[in-house]
This record gives sequence, structure tokens and C-alpha cells, in this order.
Amino acid sequence: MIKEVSATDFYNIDEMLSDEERMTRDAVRDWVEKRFLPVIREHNRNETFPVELTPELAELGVFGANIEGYGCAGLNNVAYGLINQELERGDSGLRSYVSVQGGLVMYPIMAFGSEEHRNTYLPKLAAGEMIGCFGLTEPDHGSDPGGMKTRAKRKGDTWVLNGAKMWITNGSIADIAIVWARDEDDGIVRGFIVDTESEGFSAPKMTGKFSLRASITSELILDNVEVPDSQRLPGVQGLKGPLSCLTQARYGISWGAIGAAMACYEASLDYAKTRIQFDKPLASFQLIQVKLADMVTEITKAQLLSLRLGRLKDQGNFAPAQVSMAKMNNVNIALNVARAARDLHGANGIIDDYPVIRHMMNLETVKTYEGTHDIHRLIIGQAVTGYSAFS
Ligand code: TGC
Ligand code: FAD
Repeated sequence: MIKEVSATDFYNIDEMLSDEERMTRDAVRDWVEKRFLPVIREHNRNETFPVELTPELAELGVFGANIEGYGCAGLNNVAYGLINQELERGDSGLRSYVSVQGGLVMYPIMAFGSEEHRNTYLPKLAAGEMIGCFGLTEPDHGSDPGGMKTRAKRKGDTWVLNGAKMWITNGSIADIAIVWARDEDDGIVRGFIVDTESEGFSAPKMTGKFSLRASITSELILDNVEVPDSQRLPGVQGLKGPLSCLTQARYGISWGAIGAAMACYEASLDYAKTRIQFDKPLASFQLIQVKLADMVTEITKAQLLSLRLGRLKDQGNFAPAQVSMAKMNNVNIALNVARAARDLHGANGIIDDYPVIRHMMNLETVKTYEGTHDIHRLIIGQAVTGYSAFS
């Protein structure tokens, strides 16, 4: 007798996970289904994020979940990846909310902050009592952050920050912002923990997005903002500071995109089995089966890629270019899965009674942020040829 396969775990990847990893995934999946899916449609329509769910997310232990100590869950990187997967099964905006907090705010404080910074901020960020954002991108500098115009001028024990950041997730609701600025005197990029209540700091919300609508995106305006030197991240200087943070967040996104793809695939499978045309379920038509087969194949390959990457990361034996490959590939396949799912749902594919159009539109952002698809291809290109296409 031929062994049967699972339609949603085609390669028995579950068997490759530990009990703790499975339990973490299942707890987050359960929470997303019960607490987040019932409200996402309205938030997506209204361009809002359900900030009132923050204490529940903190209770689940998802903020900075792969950080040891300071009130964080201290999970391994595979469990952390699975958290991202389950959050993004809900919505890319939910995963963004959590991965910015963990990968782009808590990580730099942990890796480059002083012990006082860690003790002051990490427990509050883990508990969701404080929300952070990460300001790197500027109106004129996206893929080339090295061109940043934001300046920091030292005056005794204080730095004066001037400039503008754009497209900043959580900007308008953040209590602190990790701001990257170029030192006016020596030209070196430095990182600062900026209190968003500081005089001269403002964060107007950007509206009119057709993608990642259930996520707050903002400008950051720094108009002579005074920041004490004690708020500078002392452990790093240069562009490798922000780029190291991106490596963390890109890793989480590689898993998150799989979650969005799984949501679209599972909705498609369900729809194909129940929608009758020409007196037969859609699922019985060859062209529909090809679409479903392609979806599950690409999802399975993406799961194996991220799982291997997570194990390498846990061994401390991984390279940023490997993260680029996983982010690039998994977001790309997720977008292709979402587009095929949209098509398979016919007219229902364009209405928000079904999740596919929301995921499809979200994934256009995910393809662009944290390094565009092509930037990651060029990072891989540099890794395999030894030539940088950027300079
Ligand atoms: P390059 O000369 O290659 O590197 C400068 C220095 O940085 C080091 N480095 C890294 N370090 C750690 N991790 C990485 N991934 C690193 N990549 C490079 C490098 O070794 C060097 O160090 P050193 O000591 O020699 O100075 O820099 P480049 O100017 O040529 O730029 C390279 C490029 C294009 C790959 C890079 O700038 C890039 O990745 N661009 C894309 C920008 C991007 O991803 N922005 C994301 C903004 S944040 C965001 O989108 C958040 S979305 C949040 C949400 O989830 O809602
Ligand atoms: P550009 O860099 O102008 O690129 C435009 C096009 O040109 C792209 O297709 C790109 O691939 C291509 N291109 C650029 N350079 C090259 C090259 N050398 N060779 C070939 N092609 C090239 N940033 C933050 O700092 N913090 C955040 O929290 C944050 N959140 C975001 C949330 C949302 C919803 C969005 C949409 C963006 C967010 N970003 C954030 C910004 C994001 O990281 C940038 O949009 C991204 O890095 C691309 O920059 P850009 O939009 O300026 O595009």
C-alpha cells in the first residue's frame, strides 16, 4: 500500500521539530486563530493595528523570544522562526509588529547597548510595556542606507540629531526609536536610543498604503533633537550596526512569509474542494491541481530552507548571504502562492471575506522591505563571485 502524505505537512517536517518547538508554534497558532483573525479584517480596512492585544502577545512570550534573560523567553532560533510563521499566517502586519520589536529594537540593545541599556529597556520591551521602532530608511536612501543624510553633532555630553526617516514601522506608536545617524565630525554611522517624547521629535503616520494596511508606518522627523551620549549604542559603529540588525529581522521574515503562503494555500485547498463548477469540485480539475501542487511544493522547499538556516543559526554558524537567500526565496514563493490563490478563488479572491487578497497585497511590502528581492539577489551574487555590484 502506498504511504499517504499530509496535504499540509508534505515532508513530515513536524518530525524534525522538538516538542518545545511544536508547542511554541501551536500556542501561537491557537492565539492567532482565536484572538487575531476575528479582528484583522476591520483593522485592515481602517489602516489600524490592534495595539490593545500587546499584553497578550507579551504573555505569549513573542517579543525578543530568542533573547536569553532580561525577561525574554530565551527560545532557540527555530522556535523563534515558527513564532514568526504563525504570526504571519495571521497577517504580515502582526509579524512586523513583533519582528521590529525583537529583531530591530531589542537585538541592537542586547548586542550593542550597555548593561544599563539592557536592564532599562529589555524587560519593558519584552513585556510590551514599551514599543520601539527602527529608523534607517530615508526619503532619498532606501537600498543604499550608506548614503544617509541624518546627522549627529556632538556637543559635550549631548548629541544633536537632525534629519528625516521614512517608512518606519510602529513609528507613531513607539516609545523609543533606534535611530541611525552619521557623525558630522568623523563621518561614522552611530546608533542612538531616542525617547520619542524628546523635543523636536515627531512621527507623523503615513496613510494611503494598499499593502500592510494593518501596520502603522510613519515618518520620523528629527529637528535638533538632543540625545545624551549615554543613549548612544556604545558597542558598534559603522554601517555594520544597522545591517547586523537587518540580518536578525530578515531571518524572521524568511519564516513569516511561509506562514502567509500556508494561509493562502490552505484557503485554496479548502475552496477548491467545496466550490462546484461544471458539476464537479474545482479540486478535480487538472489545472487547479497543478496550482495546488506547485503551492505545496514551493512551501515545502521554503520550510526546509528556513529550518536548515535556523539550525545553522543555533550553531552560530551562518552567514548573512544565507539569510538573504531565505528571505528572497521565501517571500518570492509566498507572493507567487498568494497570486495563484487569488486567481483560484475567482471573484472571491478579491474580497476581504477571504484572506488571500490581504496576504497578496501585504507580500508586496514584504518583498520590498528589509532589502528588496533584487538587493538580496545581488548580495548572493557578491557571495558567490566575490564582486560587489554596489560599488
Ligand atoms: P557594505 O560595504 O557591503 O557593508 C558595510 C559594512 O557592513 C557589513 N555588513 C554586514 N554586517 C552584518 N550583517 C549584514 N547583513 C551585513 N552586510 C554588510 C560589511 O561587512 C561592512 O562592514 P565593515 O566593517 O567592512 O565596514 O555596504 P554597502 O553600502 O555596499 O551596502 C550593501 C547593501 C546594499 C547590501 C546593504 O546596504 C543593504 O542591505 N541594503 C538594503 C537596505 C535594507 O534592507 N533596508 C531595510 C531597512 S529596515 C526595514 O525595512 C524594516 S521593515 C520592518 C518590518 O518588518 O515591518
Ligand atoms: P529603492 O532603493 O529606491 O529601490 C527601488 C527599486 O530599485 C527596487 O526595485 C530596488 O530593488 C531597485 N534597486 C535599488 N538599487 C539597486 C541596484 N543597486 N541594483 C539593482 N536594482 C536596484 N525602513 C526602516 O528603516 N524601518 C522600518 O521599520 C521600515 N518599515 C517599512 C514598512 C513598509 C510598509 C515599507 C514599504 C517599507 C519599510 N521600510 C522600513 C523601508 C524599506 O526597507 C525600503 O523601502 C527598502 O529598503 C527599499 O528602499 P526604497 O523603497 O527606497 O527603494
